Amino acid sequence: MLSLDQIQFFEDNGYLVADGLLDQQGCIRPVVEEYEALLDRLCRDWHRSGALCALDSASSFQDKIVASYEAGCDYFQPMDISLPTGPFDEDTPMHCGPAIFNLMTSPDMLDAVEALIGPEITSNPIQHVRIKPPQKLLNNDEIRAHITSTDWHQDRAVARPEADRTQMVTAWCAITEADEENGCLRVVAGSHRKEMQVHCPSPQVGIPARLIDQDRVVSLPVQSGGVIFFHPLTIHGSLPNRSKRLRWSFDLRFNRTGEPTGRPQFPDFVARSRIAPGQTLRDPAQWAAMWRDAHARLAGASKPEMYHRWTGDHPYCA
Ligand SMILES: O=C(O)CCC(=O)C(=O)O
Ligand SMILES: [Fe+2]
Repeated sequence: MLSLDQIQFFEDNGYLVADGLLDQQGCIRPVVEEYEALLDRLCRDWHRSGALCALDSASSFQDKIVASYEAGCDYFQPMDISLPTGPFDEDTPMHCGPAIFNLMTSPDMLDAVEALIGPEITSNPIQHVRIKPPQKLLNNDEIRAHITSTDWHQDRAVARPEADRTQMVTAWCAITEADEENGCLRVVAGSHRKEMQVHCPSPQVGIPARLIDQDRVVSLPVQSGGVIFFHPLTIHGSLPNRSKRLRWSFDLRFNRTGEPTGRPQFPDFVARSRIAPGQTLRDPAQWAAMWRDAHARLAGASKPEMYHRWTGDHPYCA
């Protein structure tokens, strides 16, 4: 549970670091094991198809991630906890395993979210894994914010406008530790009090540097199991991974039940409710089935709807 001081800090600054919120044994360990098994399966398939050389049985998770990346095998999409926002086909994979459902619905997580947005909590489908290898191993043209550093942005800017008034919170969960060397999150303290800033659509959806108040930038190092909560208008981004270690996080989002999620094509679910506890989803298999339905419905759509509103016309984007 968050203390009143923590809640006040969130309201004043637009973010909060909750150290040690997630239990190592009950929450983090199962996620790591689920992902180790997933990566082993992926590597076996890539090896069988000739895309990847055989890996030593002593290879670590990080070794396998790096070897896959260097061989041009995309580890990101099969490990992500969402479908892409762009076009995709029948074979496009994603991950919705029980350890992830357990993380999203853990009582420690939901108690904290309840303290910030109230007890009627929907799990929002804008959610991603970020497994970031050392920057020097990445291709020079790597621009994906799930793999390299993330440009300054507000999360409200990457949802559809219908969610502009939705009470939402991002929960950024550290699986490995994150620090300034391996690319921790940074926020502009107090920026949640400003309105939506101009974003430019490429190379990442991001706020032009001239609009960032550098004096208010705060780095947020956190240990494994820590969670950083922030407001949808809080300006944030992340540093490049200049270390030799992997930097691994999940970003989850929660909103008040009944309000638009900003990605209506993807499944949300009631994670906690006081007024209708019977509507709470408790079965990870049902959650996975909802994503499978969305996949079947959306695969092959030639023109998915834009997930953001930024055209690049603003002079700051020139
Ligand atoms: O971890 C990162 O690099 C960025 C995370 C982010 O933008 C988010 O959680 O909304
Ligand atoms: Fe973000």
